[in-house]
Amino acid sequence: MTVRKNQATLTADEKRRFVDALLELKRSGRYDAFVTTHNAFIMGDTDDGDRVGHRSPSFLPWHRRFLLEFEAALKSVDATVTLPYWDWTADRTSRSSLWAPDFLGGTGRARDGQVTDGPFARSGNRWTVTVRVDGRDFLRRDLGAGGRQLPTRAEVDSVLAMETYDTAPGTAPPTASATTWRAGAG
Ligand SMILES: [Cu+2]
Repeated sequence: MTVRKNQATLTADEKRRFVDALLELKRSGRYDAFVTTHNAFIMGDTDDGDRVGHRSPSFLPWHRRFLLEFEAALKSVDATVTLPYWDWTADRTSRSSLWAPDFLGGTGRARDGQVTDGPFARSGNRWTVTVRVDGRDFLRRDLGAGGRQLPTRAEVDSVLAMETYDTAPGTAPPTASATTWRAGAG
């Protein structure tokens, strides 16, 4: 059975195996196929038409399935790997172990956002961005950009306390629930 672990409690060996499996998916092109699929749904989910993956009540089930398929891909490389979770309500600074050089690496440098440490830094030559390139083929990050904060524990609890998940006709906008989902599903 798959046990999804908190990234904060992964051992050094678990992190290494996760990173190695991810790098292998990237090397073989399978990671980029996931990116392409995700992009297609972002661009297909329009303001006026159907919304399948994003900004609708199907956001959660769509992404759950997507992540299960991604986890299966990781497992096909290394059967011991599972997809960890990040509890950002408890562990929400850029000093989190998530952003350490032995895991995802840190935020990007000021000049161009380029991530310069960790396994996905350009210097390692193992994470060339090839889908939706804009002339920059390196991984970029700007943690905390714009001063926006991740949802707090209280905000998560208030969403989980909502009794109505969806209203007819389901994924078609605009409904009250679609408005709610817009905030969390950008
Ligand atoms: Cu998405």
